[in-house]
Amino acid sequence: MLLDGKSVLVTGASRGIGRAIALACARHGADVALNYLHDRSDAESAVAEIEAMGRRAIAIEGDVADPDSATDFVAQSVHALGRVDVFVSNAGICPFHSFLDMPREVFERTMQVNLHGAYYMVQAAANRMKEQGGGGSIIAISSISALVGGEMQTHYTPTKAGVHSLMQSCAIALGRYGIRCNSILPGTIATDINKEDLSDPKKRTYMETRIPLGRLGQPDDVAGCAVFLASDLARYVTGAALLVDGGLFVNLQ
Ligand code: NAD
Ligand code: RM4
Repeated sequence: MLLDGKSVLVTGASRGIGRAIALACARHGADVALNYLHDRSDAESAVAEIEAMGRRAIAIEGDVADPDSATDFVAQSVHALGRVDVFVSNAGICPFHSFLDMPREVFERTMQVNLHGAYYMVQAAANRMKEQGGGGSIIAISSISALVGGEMQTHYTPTKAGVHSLMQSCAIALGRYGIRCNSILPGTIATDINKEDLSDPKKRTYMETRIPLGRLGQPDDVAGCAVFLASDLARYVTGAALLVDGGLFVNLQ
């Protein structure tokens, strides 16, 4: 029970990595507020799973690309759960597309959701943490893509480098309030975001053979690391980046 009685907010928590983080935090004793976009029934099923563990949960709809959704998510979460102890900026998109003909709206939407969305959400959560006192933990879900490129991800990889950098700067800006800021860099985790890209068996097998641990990641592989960074076990960790990739990044030759 690493997060007993803590109040955890997670963006993009209806599916994939965000959902796994929300459930793992609840398993460790936290109450959870889940931001989601459109997929109400997925969000509600996550709430039901958390309530079945005896914890409180609330699902709040909002598009992270809209700056007002950030203040709204934090305000509604505080109204329901009382505090913000941990904030996980997870919501993200990756519409795979080639560079030379990248549609302007795909580029701009990816920036708005992944980078601007993370910025406004983290800012709203940090203001609340400062106001209530007692510190806090902020975690951004960056990516191995903050460190390496992707031919079909020229719009996406800069956003992931951006949120990693955001955590480094926020660690400095918020250290005086006892608020820790770290990023998690997942490798290739099997979720809806890459389902189509990995539906090509050749690509999937290639990715699996590139990973020293021999398999794609699962959302739960990332969730445990988020619980660690959220918890007091990581009380002296801030401005750090935790690569969770089965060894993919170091596997050059
Ligand atoms: P996913 O598609 O399963 O989940 C994404 C979640 O974000 C969904 O719940 C979706 O509804 C939500 N979302 C999307 N746009 C939103 C918006 N505008 N407002 C609010 N919510 C929104 O994908 P995932 O793999 O779980 O991705 C979660 C995060 O992990 C993303 O930031 C992604 O970049 C990052 N990531 C994923 C991988 C991977 O291999 N799956 C690797 C590295 C990083
Ligand atoms: C990640 C990484 C993965 C990819 C997802 C969509 O950051 O690049 O390999 O599948 O994004």
